Amino acid sequence: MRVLLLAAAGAALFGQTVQEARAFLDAAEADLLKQSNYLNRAQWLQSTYINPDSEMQAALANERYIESAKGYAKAATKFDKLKLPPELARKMTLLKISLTLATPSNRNEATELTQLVAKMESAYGSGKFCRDAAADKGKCLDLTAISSLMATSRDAKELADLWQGWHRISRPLRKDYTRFVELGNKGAKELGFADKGAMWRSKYDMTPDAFAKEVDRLWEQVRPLYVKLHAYTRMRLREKYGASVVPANGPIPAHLTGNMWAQSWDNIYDVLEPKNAAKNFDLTEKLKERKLNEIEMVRYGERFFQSLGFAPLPKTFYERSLFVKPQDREVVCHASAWDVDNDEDLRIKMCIQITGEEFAVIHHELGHNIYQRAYRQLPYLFRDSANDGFHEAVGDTIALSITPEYLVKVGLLDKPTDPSGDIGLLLKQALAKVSFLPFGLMIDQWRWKVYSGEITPANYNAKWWELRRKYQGVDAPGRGEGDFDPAAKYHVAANVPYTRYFLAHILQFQFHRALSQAAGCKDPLHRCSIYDSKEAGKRLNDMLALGLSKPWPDALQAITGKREMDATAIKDYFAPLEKWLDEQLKGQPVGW
Ligand code: X8Z
Ligand code: ZN
Repeated sequence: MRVLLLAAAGAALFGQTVQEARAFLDAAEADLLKQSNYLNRAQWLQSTYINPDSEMQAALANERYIESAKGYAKAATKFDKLKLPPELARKMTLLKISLTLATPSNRNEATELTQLVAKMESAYGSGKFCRDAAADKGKCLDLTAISSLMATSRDAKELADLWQGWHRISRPLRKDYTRFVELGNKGAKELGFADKGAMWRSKYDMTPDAFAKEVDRLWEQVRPLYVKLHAYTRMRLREKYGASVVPANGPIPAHLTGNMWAQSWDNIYDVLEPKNAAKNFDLTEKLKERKLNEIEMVRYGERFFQSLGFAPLPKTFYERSLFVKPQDREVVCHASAWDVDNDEDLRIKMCIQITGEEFAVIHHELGHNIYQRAYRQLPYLFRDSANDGFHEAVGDTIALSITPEYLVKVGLLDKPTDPSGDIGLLLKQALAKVSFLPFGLMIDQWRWKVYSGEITPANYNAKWWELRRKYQGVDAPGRGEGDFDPAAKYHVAANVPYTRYFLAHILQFQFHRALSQAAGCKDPLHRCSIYDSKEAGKRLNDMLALGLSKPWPDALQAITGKREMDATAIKDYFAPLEKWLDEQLKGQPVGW
């Protein structure tokens, strides 16, 4: 009693009580929810109708939202000395770290910053490469068209041309980006963070420094596997394109990987497939053979989630989503998932291509929607994933269950593949997932250093390529400071943190292993599909329904029984492939 009285007296000293804290949070949540609903609509319009008007509306809504959120973050510090019940204390913390962009308090600077972000995203979304008119019938190529050529062309000269052509769109963004960094840092510092990178790293229930170390630790766990995959890929690319194009022991030329950013290499599986092994099926071919359209592809994804026990998507999902690139206007084609009213208005926005790669992306996006729906009844501040890596991992986890057996079950494949083709399957999967790891890491290694001032505008591009070489072992010769290659990647131009995808690529294998166990799968992990398993679905939902209400280790425990992010699951999954790679690499150079 005495202690309580003293605590109450202490609180009164600062003029704040638990009741006041609760009232403050209730009001903040109600206001932010309302503003978020408005911001989402403005941003949806900006992304699906790129023009100066929608850009301005989105920038303005963003400015208002950020100003309010920043106001609440600052006001929350008034309660710092007060001992609060855990739920309220967590909400106070979340208020302080929720933003990925903080505007400076100076009104003109705030406007300038939000307009810069909107402008860079639009510029990226409407970027074009106008190459030799004869080849393209006078039409300029957008990123969707360029990406599809990068995935399928095996002509080194054409690939280099496409690569360079796309990387021209970001040159004019260098000046904007420089200013955007300056103003974004100013806003972050006003909130008490060392810089904007530290603000981003503060979202993981540990200190920013501890998080940076955690990421390094995970990378060290998987790096040996990546280096082997890299060496094998380089060896086979050298056979294909010749010694004058691919070095024996240096970095891989980025334009030969089948992907604009060399972030996943599964598009060149045909070049790298194991010699003398059973031929693997090609999902793109199967989808085309069956003449599936975009919506039918989405339906497969939806049915997968339903098979786990999740409810069908709302009718409005099909009415309001964007599945097909419109011909009459510019849109941001980069795939995304939306929860427009923070409740049931779920949508995806994606210029779907009929390919196996996009089939997986559809599952990725639907994973976001299913997560959003699972936490929609929590208080506003808890309506998010346990950490941002979790959000990115859910749909990918489901996509890991797209096994040959699953495809046979749903009629997309005629007969199961022979187990002798497993190395091919694993290689293809590694080219999608393992190759991604250093890319998932390096983007924010670059941005964290940009925000801390360690990388300056004078060496933006040189340092970008230093990190590309260091982590990925890929290169593009002849780049200079006249180029600004970072902003030729969506998430840099659009201010989306990227370490989330690195985490997701570790987490999804942890989730897959745990859910496969829940589903009773005794096969090697790459053969397990959780399709139709209500047990797996329940386990998954237990985690999703927690939203952001608890620190992420609690959520991880709910699904895996363990509290640590850990790369042993991805290593287990690829263990047979790693052994095979070791054999292929006997006497070959490894590393760069
Ligand atoms: O941006 C995405 C998703 C939307 S959240 C399509 N991804 C990253 C990328 O494309 O760079 C998924 C994997 C990595
Ligand atoms: Zn995503």
